[in-house]
Amino acid sequence: MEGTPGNAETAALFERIADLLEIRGENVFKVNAYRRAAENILETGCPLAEIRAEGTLRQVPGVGEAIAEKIEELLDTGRLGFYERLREEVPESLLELLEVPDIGPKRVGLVWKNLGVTDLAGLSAAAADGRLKDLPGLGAKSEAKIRKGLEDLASRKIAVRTPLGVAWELAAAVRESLLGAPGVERIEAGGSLRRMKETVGDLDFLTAASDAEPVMDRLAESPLVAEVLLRGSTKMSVRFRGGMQGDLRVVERARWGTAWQYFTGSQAHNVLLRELALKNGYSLSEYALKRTDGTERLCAEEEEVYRILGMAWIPPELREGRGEIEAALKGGLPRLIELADLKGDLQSHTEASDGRATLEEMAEAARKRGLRYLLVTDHSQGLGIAGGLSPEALLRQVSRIRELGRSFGDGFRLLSGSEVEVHSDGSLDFTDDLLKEVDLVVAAVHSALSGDREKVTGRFLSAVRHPLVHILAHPTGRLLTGKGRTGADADWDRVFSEAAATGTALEINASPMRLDLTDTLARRAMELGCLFAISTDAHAPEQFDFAHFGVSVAKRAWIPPERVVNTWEVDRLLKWAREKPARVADRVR
Ligand code: DGT
Ligand code: CA
Ligand code: CA
Ligand code: ZN
Repeated sequence: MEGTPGNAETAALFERIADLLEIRGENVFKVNAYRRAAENILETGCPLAEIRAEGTLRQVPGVGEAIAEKIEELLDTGRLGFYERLREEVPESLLELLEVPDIGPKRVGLVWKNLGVTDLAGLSAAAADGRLKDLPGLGAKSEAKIRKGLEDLASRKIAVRTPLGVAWELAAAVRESLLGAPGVERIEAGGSLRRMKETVGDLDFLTAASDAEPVMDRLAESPLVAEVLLRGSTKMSVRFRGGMQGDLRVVERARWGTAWQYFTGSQAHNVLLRELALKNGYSLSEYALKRTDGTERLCAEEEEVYRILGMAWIPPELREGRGEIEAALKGGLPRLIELADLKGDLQSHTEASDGRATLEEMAEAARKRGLRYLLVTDHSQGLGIAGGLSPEALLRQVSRIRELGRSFGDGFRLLSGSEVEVHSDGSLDFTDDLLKEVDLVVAAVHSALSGDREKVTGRFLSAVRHPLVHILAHPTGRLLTGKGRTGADADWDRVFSEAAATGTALEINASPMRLDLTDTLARRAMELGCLFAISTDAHAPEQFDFAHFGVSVAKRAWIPPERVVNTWEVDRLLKWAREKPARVADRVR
């Protein structure tokens, strides 16, 4: 299976194909078929190889015969002939143009066919010469906007970055394929991926090996790699098939510690650490800690680097130059949450709304993963597109949950819940009487997130203050995939303060499409005293595996386990939920 693309990578490839087809001028149905397939492949938690083995590939929504055949080719050969032919016809460098604001595939096609532009440099030249304004559908105003967009892009105000979930899958596949190369002792990713940043610029691999050539050969020949950009004696840069770039460094095992520390970054963290080293009479580099007399102190492990500089090892998620070095020097690093601290999951969906599996399958999957409880939160009626439950359907589900729950015994509790819509006036989609029937209520704003700031803030405040709402789902509503969606603009300090005062938990949605709250907002909420719920929002059994992404966001926000309500035992959790009305009453008084 070496080199076989995962779901995220396949989805990214189909997005790329859709863009190339649209640039070529292909009809909208064909283009959208690829986009829809990409979206559904991403939503499917189950690896495509497994779906295919079960013989149900053609049952995945959006996957018709033509696309199924392409997936099979990818799975069998790691390549796709259709894509390779398409790339010969439509220069791939045109995809760079899509990063420019105000430019979509249609306009890219226009400048390519009419002006022969094939890359950013060509577009810049055409914009500078005033050749864009005469094209059909453009004009002086559009040209000026595009010129401004190009400037922003050049000054890197807009960076081309890949969502962590996509980069993660690619990195795992690359690591796997390099591990077996002769002489490789160790291989790990560093950079922003290791720090679990929500988006990743490029991948950074570090290898300890007796000989650099075999591992570099292996990477050069990998079906995951589209092009070798640069190759030296211990360094290499490549472009992967999905468009991401990656660096590989080969070092001696004895220097692994300083090298891995250096390539993990962040740059801000490294600068501060180097200053500290200087104060201690060392110059710190990727190769060693060097004393002023020129002698080297080699560090085979990262722990030694930090220990010599007088502190404990700092978890990569904290290495952003946001006070972690001072904290470590004082012995005051926070006790961070770990995946094993999570005792339950507080957002999940079944086929009753938009999930892919039955209640039984979801419960069994959660139990098998060692969770002690699962909250089932199908959507409420107002979210029509997600097959929201009617009040009657919710009541039926509650009694099914009670019945099924009994079969699990004491080790696992199945809890009833709802992901209830918050209407634009701040009211909830279900009556209080109905919501009293479930164990916990998760409130979600799914629509009109981009509205007026005051109004949006008011909506969140109403949800948080509601006596029966326990958790605010994916608060900002941002999406990281495809063209993405920026999160709601609200007065978050006010929302967080109210959440803290009413003991309402803020969700850290672990789905790699969301990672919402973001790390920085979660840290602010942490400072304001909030509680959190780290939830996978699983729509299929495999998606319970997303939990670690949410844990990483919490780590990056310096959140300790006791602040996360799903680290609590179920009895404490339910007591906290039952006391919400009293907390709200106290707040109002
Ligand atoms: P990215 O790729 O933009 O998501 O972010 P990083 O953090 O992975 O950055 P990258 O790939 O440019 O470099 C990997 C690490 O190497 C970076 O986090 C720190 C280290 N590094 C690279 N260039 C410099 C530099 O000029 N100064 C210092 N102090 N460290 C650097
Ligand atoms: Ca990087
Ligand atoms: Ca890099
Ligand atoms: Zn939702």
